[in-house]
Amino acid sequence: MVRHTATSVVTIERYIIEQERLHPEATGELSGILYDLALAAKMIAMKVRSAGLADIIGALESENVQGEVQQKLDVLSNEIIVKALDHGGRLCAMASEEEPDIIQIPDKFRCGKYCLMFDPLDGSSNIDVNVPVGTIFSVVQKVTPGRHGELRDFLQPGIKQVAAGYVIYGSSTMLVYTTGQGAHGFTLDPALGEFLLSHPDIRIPEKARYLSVNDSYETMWTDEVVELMKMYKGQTAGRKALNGRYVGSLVADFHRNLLGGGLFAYPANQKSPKGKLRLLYEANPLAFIVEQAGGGAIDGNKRILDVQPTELHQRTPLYIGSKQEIELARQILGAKAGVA
Ligand code: FDP
Repeated sequence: MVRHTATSVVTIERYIIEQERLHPEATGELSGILYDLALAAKMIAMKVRSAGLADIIGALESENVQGEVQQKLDVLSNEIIVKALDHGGRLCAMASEEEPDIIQIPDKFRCGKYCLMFDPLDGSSNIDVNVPVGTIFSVVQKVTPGRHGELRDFLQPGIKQVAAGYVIYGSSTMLVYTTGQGAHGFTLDPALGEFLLSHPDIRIPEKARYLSVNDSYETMWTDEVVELMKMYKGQTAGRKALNGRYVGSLVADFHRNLLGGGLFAYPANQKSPKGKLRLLYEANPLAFIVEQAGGGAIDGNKRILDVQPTELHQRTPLYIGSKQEIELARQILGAKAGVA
């Protein structure tokens, strides 16, 4: 594995090239998508950093397809990603959490064999209060014939992902990605303007330290979910309490748990009977990463990566993180899937 030395650094570009060399059959198209995403991430990081100064925070009048108030930075981030990726000739279509339908590649550009799904700015209700937000992405190969991407190309189970990752815009900007050979993290060096390898081959601790869940929904959970949370909180005999940490920004909660060991849960509840988080834009990519790091992700009884999507904006309950805590969730929730 390439490493930094006193006189040379490992940029994300160099790392991706090194990884690509392990696959003589690779065409470089996937690497191109990752470079373009890294560029988009730098542009979004810049906007997020200057948000307070530039007075671009605030809700637009429009609401996004999930019925949430859309922040201006969501719109900007969405546009940045679309424009960074629509002309490279590597994608046949995109789908964004912010747009109701598939985004087609304009006719003036070539189409490629990959589909990109993304949540341009996750945790956007936190932007106004200076709490970390993130971008999440997932790449699958086109399965339909023809030039343009179709709905069926996007409705593939997470196990079919060829790449996935996220960017966290926090005290520093970090990009974590996987192409199925481990999960690797890069930190943006603002002076160089480059993502530098900082966390090669991330391994999530098998045992959790943290529990991230929004307890205010407790009265809307099923009995099984309530019982499971009591166990995590050490309220049943023989179990030590996990430490509670909930930012309410999925990428931030996930990232802390990935590095420090933890369990993030967003169970179904009476208000969100299918859960709140999106299978294609949030659960699948993070599940791919956590599994590559040695952890797990389930919807209550099923492995997230095995769920067959039926809709672009499908929601799912999510339990994701350290292996031991996921096993416990699987045992306690069993066949009931934690659905209220
Ligand atoms: P947000 O609504 O701010 O965009 O997916 C959306 C998300 O944030 C996640 O980032 C976060 O984990 C979750 O929703 C928070 O939801 P609750 O406020 O219901 O806890």
